[in-house]
Amino acid sequence: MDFLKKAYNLMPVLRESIARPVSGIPEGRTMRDGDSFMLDFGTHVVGYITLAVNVEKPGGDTADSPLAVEFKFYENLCEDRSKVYTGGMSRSWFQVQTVFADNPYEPLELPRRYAFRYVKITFPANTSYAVSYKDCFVRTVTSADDSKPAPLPAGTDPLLKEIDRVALLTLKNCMQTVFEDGPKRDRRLWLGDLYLQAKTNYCTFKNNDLVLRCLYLFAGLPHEDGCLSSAVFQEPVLRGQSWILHDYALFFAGVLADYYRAAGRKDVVEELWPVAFRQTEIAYEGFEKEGRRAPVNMYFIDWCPSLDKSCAALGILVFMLKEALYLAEIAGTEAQKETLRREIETVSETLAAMYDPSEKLFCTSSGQLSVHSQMWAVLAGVLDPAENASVMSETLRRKDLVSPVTPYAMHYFIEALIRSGLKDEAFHLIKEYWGGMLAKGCDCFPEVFVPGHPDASPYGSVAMNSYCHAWSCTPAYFIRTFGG
Ligand code: RAM
Repeated sequence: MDFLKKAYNLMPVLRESIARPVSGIPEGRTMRDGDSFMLDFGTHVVGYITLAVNVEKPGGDTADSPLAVEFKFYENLCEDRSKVYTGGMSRSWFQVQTVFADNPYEPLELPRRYAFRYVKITFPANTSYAVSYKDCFVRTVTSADDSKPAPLPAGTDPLLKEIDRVALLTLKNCMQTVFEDGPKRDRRLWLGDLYLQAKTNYCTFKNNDLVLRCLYLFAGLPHEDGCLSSAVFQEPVLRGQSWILHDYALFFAGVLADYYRAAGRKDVVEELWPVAFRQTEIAYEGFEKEGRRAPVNMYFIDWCPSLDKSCAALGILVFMLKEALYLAEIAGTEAQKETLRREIETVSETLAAMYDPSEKLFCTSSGQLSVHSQMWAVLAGVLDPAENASVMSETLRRKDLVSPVTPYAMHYFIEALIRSGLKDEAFHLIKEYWGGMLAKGCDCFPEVFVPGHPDASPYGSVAMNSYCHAWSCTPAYFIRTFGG
């Protein structure tokens, strides 16, 4: 059976529930001709909205024209800035819809799925009749089972508890027929995002089949040379994205290794091992072709415009070659293991040579010092444990390093701290960074967060940013795996 067929057979059933607004209901108000109101659902929801109104026609006549209703959805109220958006990403991602109801007496369910906390509803037309609020609700959808996450142990730090709660909601609202990056935009399965979502899933919602479905989707939609796409579109047709990222393709080995650790399915490793191994071949070829350097334009790492990725990219390459070797021990040939060992040694040597003893840090080829270089070099494990701990302590001490702008990159910073024995510092940082998002009133964790820079956006406007982005859900993984 081919991979896409297997993915299709693992299509999850979506669980539904009903959510109603908690405030903003315009009790008793009659509205038309530009009148509007804003409902607040109290938290982030993903699903299909229904609105019902009473028709108020003087003299008891029935409505004599369609009812126009304009809906504007907001995950975050800053999305109102969409009016002046000039960035390159399509404006059609903004969540607005105007509907013309021929029968205003019927409840109106919008066919599109929306992700939001607030909805502004306007009646723009000069109808001869007015309307008043009758009901509004959202049929929410997710493939996550709320009963699965275990309660945190009594005595867990209250801030960590709150961070965990919001992390779970973030992941849940992104768990649909695949692990979506964000339910507002791009609603797409990305390999780099999947790696972190799957890790968190195993210790929360435990939907192992959804991870497996996503692995099959990637495996079933490779480029001609076997390289995996960085993302998969389900709509308008199922296809792989053309953009190739070596780090994302390499993470296939990471996702598969974690899947094996969680689900213990040797048959899946045997089946998907050739796909994982091919990604290491392609990434290693890229390294050789570039004169034993990383082809940095082929690596994502973070949405950090000034970042020199030369060191971090090598760190990811070593880290994933090691994950591939772990898989090779289960399903690979002797020759493949040998190749991987040799590659790990070669790339590790190149990376270790980037350590600058005078700075006590890794330094890129252009002389840049970044958190990204340190965390990935440490995760690659090219120094001994004491040196790794010293690199991470120095990283924490220095305030002049280029720093992560996404919770995605921040995840690896935390992981590198924990792996080098600095668990208290890691949890302090979780509380500071993710706690900082809570202090800003986040209902879910966003795609981008830079303390002190509320306007940070890779897209030219915060209106385009996603405010429920699953790559930011990993505190739940840290809290549940390493305690508080
Ligand atoms: C953003 C997406 C996704 C990420 C890519 C590289 O556009 O939201 O989460 O993986 O960047």
